[in-house]
Amino acid sequence: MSAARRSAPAAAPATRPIRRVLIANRGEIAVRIARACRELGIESIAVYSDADVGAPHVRAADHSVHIGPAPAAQSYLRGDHLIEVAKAHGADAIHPGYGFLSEREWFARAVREAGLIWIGPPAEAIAAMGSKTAARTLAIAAGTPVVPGTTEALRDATQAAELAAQFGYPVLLKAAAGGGGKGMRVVRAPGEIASALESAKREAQNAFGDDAVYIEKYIEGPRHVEIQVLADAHGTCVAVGERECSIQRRHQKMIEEAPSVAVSPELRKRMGDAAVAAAKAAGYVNAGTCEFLLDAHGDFYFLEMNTRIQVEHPVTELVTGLDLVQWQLRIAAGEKLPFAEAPEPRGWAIECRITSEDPAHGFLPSTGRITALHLPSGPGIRWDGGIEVGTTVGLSYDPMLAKLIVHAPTREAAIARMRRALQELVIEGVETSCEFHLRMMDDPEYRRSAVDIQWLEAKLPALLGAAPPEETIRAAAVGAVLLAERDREGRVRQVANGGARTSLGVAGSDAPSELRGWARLARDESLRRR
Ligand code: MV4
Repeated sequence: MSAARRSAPAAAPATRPIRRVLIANRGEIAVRIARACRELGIESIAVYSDADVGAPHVRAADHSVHIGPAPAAQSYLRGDHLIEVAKAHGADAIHPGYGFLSEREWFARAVREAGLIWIGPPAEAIAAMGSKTAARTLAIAAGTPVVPGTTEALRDATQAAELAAQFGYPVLLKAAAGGGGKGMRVVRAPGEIASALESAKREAQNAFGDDAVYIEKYIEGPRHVEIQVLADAHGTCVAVGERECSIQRRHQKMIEEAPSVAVSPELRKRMGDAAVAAAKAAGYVNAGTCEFLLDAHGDFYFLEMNTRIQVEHPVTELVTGLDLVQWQLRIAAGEKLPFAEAPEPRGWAIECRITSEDPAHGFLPSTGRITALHLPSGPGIRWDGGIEVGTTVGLSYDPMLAKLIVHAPTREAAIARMRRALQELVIEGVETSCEFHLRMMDDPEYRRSAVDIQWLEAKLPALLGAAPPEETIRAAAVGAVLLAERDREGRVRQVANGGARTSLGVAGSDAPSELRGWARLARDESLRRR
């Protein structure tokens, strides 16, 4: 009716300022994004489910909107609803974080079609890299090395056996729609291939609704090294260095580092060029990561590209001085990258993922209410967290509570610093991976970085079976002292009894006498202060 009303501009909103961002995520990454927005003078809107009322990410943002019940399918995964919320509350952009909707092509497209800025790569690049066979085809065209194998789905077991004979055993069957190891089967002999193909197809169908499976030569005992890429909308694409991610369990990374001991400046350049070539072939814009396997001979192979900001991005930030989340926002607003090459990494950064999983019981998820929290601080420490005292940890979402990240001049100093930081850290109320990380920092093989992607799972029984080192027991008690000094009211008894408890059951009445001595000291000290 009114001539003054105009429909939204049809052109892609590629170069316009961002004033208000809806953060379509929760936990530590939502806090991280809110911080980046704040520093850039951009307003942020948090969204939260019933399980996240009053959560840290809600208070980290300028505004907040309730979006539904706890299950993600009824809250953080309701893309159409999130777009409605963004429009209704005056957001001009959406940041998806990682997980949830971050790599859903349809959501990236829907955000764009709603006239909002998508803080991530084009929907087309997400789609191209989402299919592992399409990603291989792109990488091959770009001259990026890939593992010997096919780019087309296997027709049947006969064809699989022919190809396996050609590449040589062992081979790996992989789901074309895959990722995260689902639908993967190692085949070591011709007699196993028919049944492996059948079960890989069945698993792929169940997990992805697509039973296409292809074949690769199986690389034994490689490292997982990934390259962080930043690409702007003006044709500049830069590799900003590698992350070493071999310390993983069941496809969940536990510890990440930058740089990697296995990457020389010369290899860094070659892997960086290979990553940039693959990204450019996909028409990539924004922050992304190319995953590679690096074998013992120093040969590397492109696996896949992650089209999102990753959990482990802080280690790259610490050794490059770049703020990757700020760059995501600036690139999405149309800014040009002011550099064509990244500097060599400065110092060493390590990240430990602090999860609510009990290492003493097979990393079983642990739930409860955070009753006490003492965060490490001092030189070279960074805490990216999404918890506080009072936070209820349930089973609706990922068990990662926070990331503890350190930076130091050398790898040795970074390990010493992480050890010190883990000793200061106290989390009460749920079991956490903290004790596991402490043991890792003392492990001789980890300290030499004599690891590959299979190392941790083989190592775990020995790592968790042995009694905790004396130093760890003392550390737990020191944590209790620090906590007692911080919290003088009401929590004294709890600190004395529980502050030194660790996930491996060091605690309580069967605690070594030295530990109980420290805990008593902590209690007496805080009583004296009252
Ligand atoms: C491989 C491989 C060995 N050879 N491909 C795991 C999930 C998916 N991203 C690809 N993965 C692998 N592909 C060939 N040809 C070993 C793995 C692999 C792995 C890769 C990276 C990090 C952890 C891993 C754990 C197990 C297997």
